[in-house]
Amino acid sequence: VTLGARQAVAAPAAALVAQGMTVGLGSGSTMRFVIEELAARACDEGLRFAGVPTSEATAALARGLGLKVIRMNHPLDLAIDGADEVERGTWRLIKGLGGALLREKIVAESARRFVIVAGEDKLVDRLGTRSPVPVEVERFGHAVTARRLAALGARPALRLGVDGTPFVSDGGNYLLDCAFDAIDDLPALERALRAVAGVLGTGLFLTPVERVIVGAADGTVSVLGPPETLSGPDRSA
Ligand code: A5P
Repeated sequence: VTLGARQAVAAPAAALVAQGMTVGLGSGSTMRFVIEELAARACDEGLRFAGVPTSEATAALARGLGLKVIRMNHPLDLAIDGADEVERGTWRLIKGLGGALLREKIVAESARRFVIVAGEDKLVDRLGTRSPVPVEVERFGHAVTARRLAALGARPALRLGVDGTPFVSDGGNYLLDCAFDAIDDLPALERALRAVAGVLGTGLFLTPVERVIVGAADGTVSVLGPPETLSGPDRSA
């Protein structure tokens, strides 16, 4: 995806943050633009808010820009995050290709409003068509956990870092990227995955999304509301 699509979402997303809010700050390259825009608003308008970062990378970025970073101790007013796949019309998500899925989900589930920013290339008709489902697992017994996930229909691959050793999440865990031939029932799959003892969290985000801010390659932006109230751009497009 072009830089334009990612950059375009920054201003409308940052505009959702009001004085004094607590805000979950997601991870990834799209969120970087949003966080930079928030820093610009802090500088230009004196906007003050407290951010809860979903990854060490986001924490370092936010702190480096002079933004206030706090711990996840209370429900949040708002969370803004990127996604790897966004299902058209349902706003169910796959997240975690950046490796921050568990903290991202804790933040998303604890926010009163959850907003997604994404380039239009992230929109899919069915989840799992392009991206595997990342599953964060306890390191102990991870090979046995992978076998149990395979028994549920997954093709799990242990994620490796650039040096060829297993990728380790900020929480100190491994990731199994689980491809599926087809996912018929997302809530049932989520329940089945979560029932495996070694599974700490999955990249299936089935919690309600308030709106999706979609950037196009030409720099235009669509703000899409929840499925039931959708009146703007055609969501079947
Ligand atoms: C991080 O774990 C992911 O869930 C990110 O939200 C996702 O990878 C989006 O990243 P980009 O904005 O870089 O595509």
